[in-house]
Amino acid sequence: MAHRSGFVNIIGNPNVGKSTLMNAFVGEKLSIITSKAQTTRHRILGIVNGDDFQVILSDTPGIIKPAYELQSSMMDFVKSAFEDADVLLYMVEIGEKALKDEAFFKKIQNSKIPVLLLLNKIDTSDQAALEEQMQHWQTVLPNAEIHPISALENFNVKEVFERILELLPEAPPYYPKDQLTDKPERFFVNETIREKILLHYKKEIPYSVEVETEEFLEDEDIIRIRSVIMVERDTQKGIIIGHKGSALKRVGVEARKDLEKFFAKQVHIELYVKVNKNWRSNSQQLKRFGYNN
Ligand SMILES: Nc1nc2c(ncn2[C@@H]2O[C@H](COP(=O)(O)OP(=O)(O)OP(=O)(O)O)[C@@H](O)[C@H]2O)c(=O)[nH]1
Ligand SMILES: [Mg+2]
Repeated sequence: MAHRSGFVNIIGNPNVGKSTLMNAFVGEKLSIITSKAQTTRHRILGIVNGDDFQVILSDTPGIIKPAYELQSSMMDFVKSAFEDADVLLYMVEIGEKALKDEAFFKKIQNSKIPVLLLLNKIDTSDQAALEEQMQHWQTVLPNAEIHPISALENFNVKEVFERILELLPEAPPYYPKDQLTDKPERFFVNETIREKILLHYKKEIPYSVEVETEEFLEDEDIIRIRSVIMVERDTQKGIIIGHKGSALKRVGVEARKDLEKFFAKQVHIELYVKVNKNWRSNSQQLKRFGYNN
């Protein structure tokens, strides 16, 4: 059989389940997942390899109208995902009616490449609502093929993957067959810490945080990590640390547990907090954190 390979890019509103689906396809927790919008800030590749295929998935940030420079960079990642896709996976969730950006929606309507509309979270729906939703999407997006799924419960995920394989062009692999992602180890450390911050802090705090891993030293039986949590303002620093350091400690303990699973090795993490004034609007800083395309 001929070898098939290509880019399969997942786009959609925030919080619809894009990262959950990518992880389900790859079978690894490459992308962090929380119930908060704007969890994903980067374009993250997840590569699924078989003897006669290589599917290069892209998880992307949820589509929003950008209010500051970090968010503009996030939308640049989404734009790039339109440019190189061989198949577009446009994910919506039950109950949703429109994309948060009209221009992106037009791009999907006018897409020359195959679009699979993935209607996610059907585990939360009944048959009548599901049918109504399918009708709606068939009307507004007649060029798309609709697949109801539950990324969380792995319902219909395998069938969608089989369909993707049929749609992929014949091509040699783009990446070595043992490669799982395009991101380095430190990226997953940063993201795991950021996930704990999204889970445990309220309001603006998670959106004002960036994590940078300064040290990643791997020995035979332990990985020693030192990471800095950057906030935008002095008051946020105290909140992150918490009473006698208890809040920061919890972040460290939970991140360590996840990373020990991810790297299958003992992990030691040292965390500290630093103020990096208005980093979200500073192109120099954004570049340093990998937000430029
Ligand atoms: N009930 C249900 N919840 C789901 C499903 N898929 C994802 N979720 C939940 O929806 C929330 C958002 O999931 P994510 O995968 O982080 O969503 P996302 O689209 O990547 O979000 P952003 O990165 O913020 O754009 C999490 O709480 C998930 O557990 C599903 O099929 N059913
Ligand atoms: Mg995500």
